Amino acid sequence: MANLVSYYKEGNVAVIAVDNPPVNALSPGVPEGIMEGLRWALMHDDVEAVVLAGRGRTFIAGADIREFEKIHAGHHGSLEGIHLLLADIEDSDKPVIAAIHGTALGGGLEVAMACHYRVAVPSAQVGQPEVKLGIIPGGEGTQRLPRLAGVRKALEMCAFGEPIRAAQAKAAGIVDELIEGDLLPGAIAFARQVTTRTPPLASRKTAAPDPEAVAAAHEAASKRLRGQTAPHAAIDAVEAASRLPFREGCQVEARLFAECLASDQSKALIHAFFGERTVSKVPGIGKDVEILPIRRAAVVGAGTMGAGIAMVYANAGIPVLLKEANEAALDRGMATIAQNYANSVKRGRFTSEFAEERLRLITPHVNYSGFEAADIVIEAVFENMELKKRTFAELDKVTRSNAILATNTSTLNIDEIASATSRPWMVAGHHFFSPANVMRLIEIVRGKETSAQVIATSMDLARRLRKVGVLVGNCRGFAGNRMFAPYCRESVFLVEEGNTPEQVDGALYGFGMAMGPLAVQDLAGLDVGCRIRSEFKHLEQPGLRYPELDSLLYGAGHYGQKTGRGFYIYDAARKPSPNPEVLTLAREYAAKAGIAPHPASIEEIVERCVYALINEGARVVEEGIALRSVDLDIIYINGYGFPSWRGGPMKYADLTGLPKVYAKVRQFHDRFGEHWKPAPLLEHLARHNSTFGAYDKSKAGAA
Ligand code: 3H9
Repeated sequence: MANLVSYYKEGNVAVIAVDNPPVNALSPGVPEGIMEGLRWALMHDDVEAVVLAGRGRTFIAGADIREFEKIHAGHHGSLEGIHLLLADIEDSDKPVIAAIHGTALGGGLEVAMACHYRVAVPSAQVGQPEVKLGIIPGGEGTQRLPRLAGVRKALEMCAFGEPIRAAQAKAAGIVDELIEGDLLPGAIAFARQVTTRTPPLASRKTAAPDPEAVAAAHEAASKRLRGQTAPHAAIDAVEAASRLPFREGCQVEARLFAECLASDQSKALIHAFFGERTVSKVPGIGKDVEILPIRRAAVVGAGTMGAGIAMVYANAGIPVLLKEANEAALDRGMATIAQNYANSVKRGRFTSEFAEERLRLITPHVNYSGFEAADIVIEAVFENMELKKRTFAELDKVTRSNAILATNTSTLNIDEIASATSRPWMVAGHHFFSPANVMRLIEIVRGKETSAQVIATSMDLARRLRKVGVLVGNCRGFAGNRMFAPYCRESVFLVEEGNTPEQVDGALYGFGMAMGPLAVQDLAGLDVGCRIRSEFKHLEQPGLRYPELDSLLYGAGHYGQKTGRGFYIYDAARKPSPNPEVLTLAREYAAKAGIAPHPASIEEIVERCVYALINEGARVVEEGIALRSVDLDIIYINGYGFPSWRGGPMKYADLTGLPKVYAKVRQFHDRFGEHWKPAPLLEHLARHNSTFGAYDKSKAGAA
């Protein structure tokens, strides 16, 4: 305990310092340590005030989320200490001052709000991010925050989870004083000024009801956090603060907190929280592997992807060359970039100065001049093997031998592309997702010769680019698109069987996907999908059913959004409406191919599409294309619009129960044929009533 919290005297002020790296979470022992320090301070007559601070990079970043994991696993997780601590702080007859730097999040802010005063450095942030974990503030935060900052501000912070800066917190009444300069001396000086004042406890204040803000918050949460229950529970708890005495409000909060913590949504979101951090860890590549400096980048190809990737680098402050084959294509690319920045300024995401500065970091070129200075080149030319190989052979000549050569291919063989260079160990896939400047995912593809240094640098670079980098192996479609193919296949089959695109997409949107699979195919371009399919036509197995309707639409000149017609018809604003031609084409094709009409229920649509993802995912994990099943969850949440509150496809399978998923896959196998052959790993885990999560752990343990 002593090493988690220390305490000492600075004249008439006691300082209690939490030292639980890396983020000073309120792990078991921390609340108890603070309470011990407080008792010690109260016993000493010469102590007139107490400062509570965090050592290292932050104040207190919240409860220890691992304790929630323990509770989810049916074990004892310790949260009681936090409640006892809140009561002890409030009961203290010597003022307690929270000294905040870094982040005071969740339970961290709740402890600070139980204190009599809060001071913070201007760079500090405070927030109640619990909804991002599928829970609500459970340390009386929904009751103290509205009493300090008003119902409207508390709703904003508790229902949406975004932290606010110290200056905003001061303006809102959460922080009493900003400390310029060193925090601890400033906090001690502040403490000396308040030793004789009556402590204005947050719990003794009242919060004025604001029914309009409550209704607006529910409405906004239904839109912005569609499908999630915790934001609404947080709103109910904050609302209770304006209606009930403090202790009764705390009881409402405790009930809602317990309900949320018991939900699958919190299991899923906590899995995603740790998953996002797990994917950055690559077994066999330790901290000793040197990370190459990336100071300048170059992108080849100024189409949608290339232009977006150039923006990603510029946004991270890395100067980038953008090359196209001719002036016209280059101008189009630069115009897209300028337009994207203008839109971001209009939406208030960037200031115009920031956008101009970023734009200046992108230098357009129609040749390779300047490429010799690039530390990394990302190729984003057309998805064609010959063209890619030609480009890499050129890059091999015009770049330094220690420059990383990355390809943005979404399906092609990295090793074959690398074979066009004299240094295949410097080649990797950097598969961005469209729109590259928005989507958080980069699949980092490891070729058979890719060096450890290139992998370590790529993973580090993803973080610098504010992306989530996930390492995957080299196979057709890598991890994400390989799984996406059977998912899309089922969606097209369902339409060929007479279900409308609106029914299919509606079912998956209702499940929580950001977009239905047919709308996604329209967005990506039916031409793109069909061209990729023709590249791999030779691998198709005779006698197996393959989707045809998308090819028929493509053949009729309907490429999706770009031609205004695909599975849907699009108006000038890209608003979709039903395309009657789709069902006619589907009926004609089904009659010719002998496909019986089969109206599917919403449940069947979801199961066919999502279980197809899971079955393929199981193969991807078993083959080692993904390091762990959780990597696929992070890929799907960040690159494919899979609802985070379902945890990603593999966690969703675990939460549904693998025996149930496996039984359904077997049924589909019997009904629809070999596409549905159960993956051996799924079968194995289901027969042992196990989970993908347990499989990940067993692999990590064995490593
Ligand atoms: C809560 O407080 C509920 C209360 O209302 C209930 C009271 C009864 N616990 O993100 P990083 C780990 S809910 C355990 O890479 P950064 C993280 O896994 C909590 N572990 O650093 C990682 O481990 P590893 C509300 C935690 O500088 C390491 O710390 N609070 C926790 O990029 C470094 O993390 C939150 O939701 C935690 N609370 O970002 C805050 N936090 O090295 C969640 C972090 O093994 N945390 N870890 O992979 C964050 O948002 C970011 O971690 C933070 C630092 C901004 C603090």
